[in-house]
Amino acid sequence: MNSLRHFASKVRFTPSTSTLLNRSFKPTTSFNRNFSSAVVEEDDKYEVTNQLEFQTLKHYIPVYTVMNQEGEVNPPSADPNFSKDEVTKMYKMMLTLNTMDNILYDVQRQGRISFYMTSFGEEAIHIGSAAALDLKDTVFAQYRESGVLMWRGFSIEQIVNQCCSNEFDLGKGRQMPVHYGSKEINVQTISSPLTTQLPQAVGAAYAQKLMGEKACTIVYFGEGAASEGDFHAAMNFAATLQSPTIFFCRNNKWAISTPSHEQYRGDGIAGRGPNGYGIATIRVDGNDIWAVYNATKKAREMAVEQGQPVLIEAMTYRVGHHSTSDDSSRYRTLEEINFWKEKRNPMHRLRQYMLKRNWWTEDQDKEVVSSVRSQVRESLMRAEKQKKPAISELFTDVYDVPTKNLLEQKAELFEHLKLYPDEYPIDQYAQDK
Ligand SMILES: Cc1ncc(C[n+]2csc(CCOP(=O)(O)OP(=O)(O)O)c2C)c(N)n1
Repeated sequence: MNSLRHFASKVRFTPSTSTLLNRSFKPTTSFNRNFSSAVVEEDDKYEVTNQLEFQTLKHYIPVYTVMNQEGEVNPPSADPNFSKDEVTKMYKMMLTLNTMDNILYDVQRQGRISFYMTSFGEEAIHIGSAAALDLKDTVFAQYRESGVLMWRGFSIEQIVNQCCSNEFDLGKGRQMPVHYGSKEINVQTISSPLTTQLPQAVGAAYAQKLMGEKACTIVYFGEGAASEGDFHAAMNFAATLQSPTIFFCRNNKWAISTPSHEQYRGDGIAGRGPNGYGIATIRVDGNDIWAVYNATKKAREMAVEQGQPVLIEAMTYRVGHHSTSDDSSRYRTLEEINFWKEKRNPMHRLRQYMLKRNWWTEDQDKEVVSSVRSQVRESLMRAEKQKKPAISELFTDVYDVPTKNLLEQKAELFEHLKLYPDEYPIDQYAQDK
């Protein structure tokens, strides 16, 4: 809540050190420069002082927000002014994600899929940021960003096939549910070990820059993931190489059962950007879709036009449990959850915006929910009837040309299956290629 106290309404990135260095700095103290050490004289970006003082945190980066819970935008110029159709598409996508999550969560509870993660409360982050990007921009996600994929065209059918690990799962059944990936929509496959996606994204963005592409790479991660060493390595590489990477942190206040105040002692994740790494940074209200959109759009422009990394910290709240393996009632109160669900709901905010313009009615909510429910249920019925990926797929995709020992293992496996056909449910797998 403290962090939401500071509001700003102009998209202003806290300048990176490199921007600051371009300005000439003059010492502000009256200290005689002749007394300064050789190290300081050579490095004239530093002021000198004769005050023995350890610096402490004095300034918190404000939260950029432009739309309140009633759907009012202030200042009006901060409204991106999308058409009725465009806003309707955004809102429907948020509602679709929310409805689908509700069903798939229950489906896991029924034992029909092995695992699931919901995005409740973070819908504005997904749609607001995804809408500001181009399909040419590469996405590296953590796992709680299904809406970003959906915005790019990943269908409910594809989501359900992945969760069921059937033969139509693009990941060929090799990953846990929600670890999506698709070449077609330029989203790299999600991997479970936290933060590995950050250095990878910096490399991908740098490659885009070297190849002269008018594109960037966005990488999503949680504030918990930002405690990994890979976060720091990635930020420093991006800064020193000037890799056009958008670091998008979803600070949803919880990393499973660890609250964010146990995760860091400084000014959150945003505080690390400008002084820590020389990366231009903004902190936004993650439950305000227009704030998220404006910030990401500006960040993209800075990354693509100026070829530099940018950091966005979106303040939000993880309304659901961490995953189906978690019970958050063990470590947080229902009151806290309900506050965010009811008083800070990102979908409610956009709905109010639409109701004010007579672009939406409460009845339409019911229609969307009912239609999405049928789509998910039908997709699930189809997906469950499909075969599992072909057994031979176990041996593909690591090497361009399979190695000798892999071919031997494959031959051995098929010989074994032939010898014991009744011991394995071979008919449940797709035909071998
Ligand atoms: C390297 C590594 N350590 C621990 C885990 C276990 N783990 C999975 S998710 C998670 C919490 C991550 O929290 P955060 O980054 O804040 O994202 P959120 O789940 O809140 O969206 C942890 C500790 C992991 N997957 N990888």
